[in-house]
Amino acid sequence: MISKKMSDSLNTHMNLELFSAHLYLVMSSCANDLGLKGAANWFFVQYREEMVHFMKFYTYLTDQGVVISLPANKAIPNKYKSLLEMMQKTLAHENLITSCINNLSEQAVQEKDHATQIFLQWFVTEQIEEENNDRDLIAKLKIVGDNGHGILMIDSEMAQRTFVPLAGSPLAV
Ligand code: OFO
Repeated sequence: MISKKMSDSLNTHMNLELFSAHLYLVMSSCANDLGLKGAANWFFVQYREEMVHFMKFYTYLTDQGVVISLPANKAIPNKYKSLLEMMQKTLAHENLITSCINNLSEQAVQEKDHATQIFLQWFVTEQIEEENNDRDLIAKLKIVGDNGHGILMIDSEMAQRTFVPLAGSPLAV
């Protein structure tokens, strides 16, 4: 059993996860346009991970007997000057997601909704990893600055990222 207030909050966040997926898919395209195929790969993997996050919320809500709603998505930004700007926007977005997850967790605690607390724990941990990855890349990009060789080395590193489907994941796109 889940309260209407809790399911509305989770539905709102589910849509934010879908927005995250689309944000990173567009960033993948923008990185490709900058000639950075490795970064394009990194953002495409991020897009796939966000679709898994979206589906986790979808599955949880439908398993709880909730009919989801998908309001029209906001426009997705598609103008970036550099990979550093993209990564800084990525970290800012993930900071927002973290605070939303924390708010959802707080609501679940207040409602004594133990099932939702357990469901959200995976996301609490995931956000630490996501923010950490973004900070690492931002630090490296700041070190190399405008040095093209340095940026291409980071791009090569970003090309190595692979999508790892979660065990029992509802989605393996
Ligand atoms: Fe990037 O963690 Fe979901 O949104």
